[in-house]
Amino acid sequence: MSDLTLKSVKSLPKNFIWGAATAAYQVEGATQEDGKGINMWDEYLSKNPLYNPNPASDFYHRYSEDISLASKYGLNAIRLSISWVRIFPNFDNKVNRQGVQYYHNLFKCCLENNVTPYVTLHHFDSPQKMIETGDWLNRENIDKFVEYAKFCFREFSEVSHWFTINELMSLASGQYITGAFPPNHKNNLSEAIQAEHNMILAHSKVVLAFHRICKKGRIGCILALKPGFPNDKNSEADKEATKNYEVYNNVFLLDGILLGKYRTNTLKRMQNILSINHAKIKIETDDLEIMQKAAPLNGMFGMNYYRSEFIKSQEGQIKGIGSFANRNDISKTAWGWNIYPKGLYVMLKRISKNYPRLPPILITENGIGLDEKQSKNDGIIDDDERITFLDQHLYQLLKARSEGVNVIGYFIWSLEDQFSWVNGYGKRYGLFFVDFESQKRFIKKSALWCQKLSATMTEV
Ligand code: BGP
Repeated sequence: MSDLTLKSVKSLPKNFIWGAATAAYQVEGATQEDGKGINMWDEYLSKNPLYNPNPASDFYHRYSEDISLASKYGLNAIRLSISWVRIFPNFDNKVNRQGVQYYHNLFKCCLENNVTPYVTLHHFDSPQKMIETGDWLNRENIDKFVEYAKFCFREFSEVSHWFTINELMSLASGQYITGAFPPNHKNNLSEAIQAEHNMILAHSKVVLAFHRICKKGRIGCILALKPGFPNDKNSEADKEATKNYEVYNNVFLLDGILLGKYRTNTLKRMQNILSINHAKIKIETDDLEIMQKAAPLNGMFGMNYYRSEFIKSQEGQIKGIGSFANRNDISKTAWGWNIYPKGLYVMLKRISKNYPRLPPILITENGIGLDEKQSKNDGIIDDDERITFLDQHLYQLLKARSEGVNVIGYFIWSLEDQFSWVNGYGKRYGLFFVDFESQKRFIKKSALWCQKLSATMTEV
């Protein structure tokens, strides 16, 4: 294994939340065990066998090994999600105790290992019956989500950190714009934006319920923020397209979650984008009242960051927001994602300036997908490319922090290799390599890097 000297980041702040993230459906496997119901991916993948979600990383049976690894390699937190259909298999109010017990066991294991669980209620995995009834577009499903959340708050009193919904934009876009996620509608901007607004409302209702039920703990939402930069800084058209892209991708959601309203300029730009695409959104007055009440009660804010985009005015799939330029001067992952650590800094500074009442920020996902093979030598997989990626992003995070941005933690995507929603098993993100045949775990060098940095928190 090549040398493991720390690069730009030499130490972590004291009490820093230093974790890794997972999502239930991507790691658990066991899709038909212990009374679990069917979610949108079970149904979709059974008809379109792009890859087998079973046994995934077999986390359902091997979580205790994985949590011990997290602890051993210096992590003090983990992001997990609950699979809704393990708790309510039929999308009604009948509880599946086996599913509930599984999560109690999992959370207990985390706590015994001093790895604090940060739990997401919805990570891209709506119950199949929810999809069949319109998913987030059906307001009755918002109330079902609130009931499911209330049950979790009452039942899992050992959990103190909750996230409502993961990446509203990626979900809505996958479902209604690109069509890569079930129900696979394409180019339906009305559905995408309406689903986003409805998820903001669902988040807000759950935040209010959380504060009625829980006396301690924090709750927040997770957004994937992907900053846009004008491709040509001197082009007015690129600059204008970038402003619209920002509203479409980031600001509309940030306003809804953090301010509990859409600012006039945000709404004006969004209405304009909708109208040139012949799309519509319906926002009820009552929705805004609920959002207003909930916004100040967010106890934390989760930001996922993978990449930035350079916007050229030339029209893309959605009119008015330009399209993504392919820049030769920006390096990319093997899947074509721009590697741009500075974007993390810019976005952190921007949100802390524009949203003065912003609660503490956690980077809830950041990482790089690599095509990795098992090591033939000492068993440790040399993933220097990942260490460089993480180091450079962490450097930008700490720079923003040193300038006053209240960012209190960082979760690497991901704890272990798992499948990627649309890329299957070939795109690996883990600190631990999973041999999907034998389900054996192997250490990657990045796990050792985590351990080494973690030790700097306790040094005097
Ligand atoms: C985020 C999701 C994760 C994860 C990650 C990597 O959007 O929250 O669940 O999948 O992206 O994306 P991909 O798997 O497409 O490379």
